[in-house]
Parts: sequence; structure tokens; C-alpha cells
Amino acid sequence: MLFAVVVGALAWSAPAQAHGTIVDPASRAYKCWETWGSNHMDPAMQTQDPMCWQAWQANSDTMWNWMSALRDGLGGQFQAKTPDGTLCSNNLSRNASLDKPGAWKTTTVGNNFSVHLRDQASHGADYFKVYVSKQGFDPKTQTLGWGNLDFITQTGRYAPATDITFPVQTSGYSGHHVMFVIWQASHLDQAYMWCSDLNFG
Ligand SMILES: [Cu+2]
Repeated sequence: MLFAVVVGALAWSAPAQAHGTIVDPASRAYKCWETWGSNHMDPAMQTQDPMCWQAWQANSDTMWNWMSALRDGLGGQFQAKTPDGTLCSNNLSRNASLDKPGAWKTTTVGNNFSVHLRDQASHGADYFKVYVSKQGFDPKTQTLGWGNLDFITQTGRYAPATDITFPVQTSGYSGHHVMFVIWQASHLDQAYMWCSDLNFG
């Protein structure tokens, strides 16, 4: 018997996915893309910005697709479905470079600052959840887990827009901290998670 099983001719190609990220204070992948995207082969990066260097070396797609750090269908079970040590990558193995501790370049902020989402797809938000790593946690040497975070705020809903900005108030922080943000988008059960490196000046 001869069966001609045609499985390879799927008329499918991945569309350019449009989503978003926190552009200020910039998420790790966005900051590495913004800083080095036009110059990502520059060997000077290795000494000037070693964490971006290791990320580019590990998988340049992490930067080119800075807008795509999403998972679908988490049902709000962020902690249960995101093991310690995988928060900054949103538990995406292709972005594991973002979970590595080290001298990530920081954005200097005061106690009160604004968080800016740029969303090419205008998904809107059911909410954002914002956390900051505890005082004493060292992003340069420690891998981030849920127990290292202070919960700061959960926002309300935002209508679809390409730019969403919301205020964050903190107190008592100094030096290098990680801001961890979850964006629950509104068009689907679609969750984005990122780390941004802050310097509380
Ligand atoms: Cu999207």
C-alpha cells in the first residue's frame, strides 16, 4: 500500500507580530535593542555593556522581537506558571539571557516615576501589575524570584492605545533595583512580563 501523506505544504507563514513593551524605564530587551540595535556587531559592547552583549550573543531575536515577550492562556496564574529565575524572560526559553544577573544598564528614576508602554497593536490593558525588587536584593549577582519582589501597584483598565503611561509611587529604595511589570492585555488572555533596571537616585 502506498500512501502519499502530504503534510509539508502548509500555506502558512508567521506574520510580523505586533505587540509592545515598556519603553521607559526601558525593559531589558528594549534597552539593548535601543542602545545597540543599529550597532549590534560592535565588539565594544562586550566591555561597555556586557549584559546586552551576552543577550545579543545568546539570541538576537530577543532584541529584534522586543515586543513579543508574551504568553497566552495563563488565566492570571502568573506566579504558578512562572518559576523563580524565569521572570525576566516571561519563562520564554528563547529569552533566557534576560534572566541572567549582572551589570544591566539602569534608568535613573526618583521615588515617583511614570511607566510607559508602547504597544504597536493597541491591545489595551485589563491591568498592569508592578513590582520592585526588595532593598538588599542585588540584580548584579542574584537571580530574580517572586520572593525578591515588593508588590507596588495594580492599575485599572486602559482603552486600546499605542502609548499608555501610568504613575508609580515608591519609597525607601536606593541603588540598582529591578522593576518587574506584568501587562494583562485586553484582546485575549495574553500576558507580558518584563524586567527594567532602575537606579533610584
Ligand atoms: Cu499583540
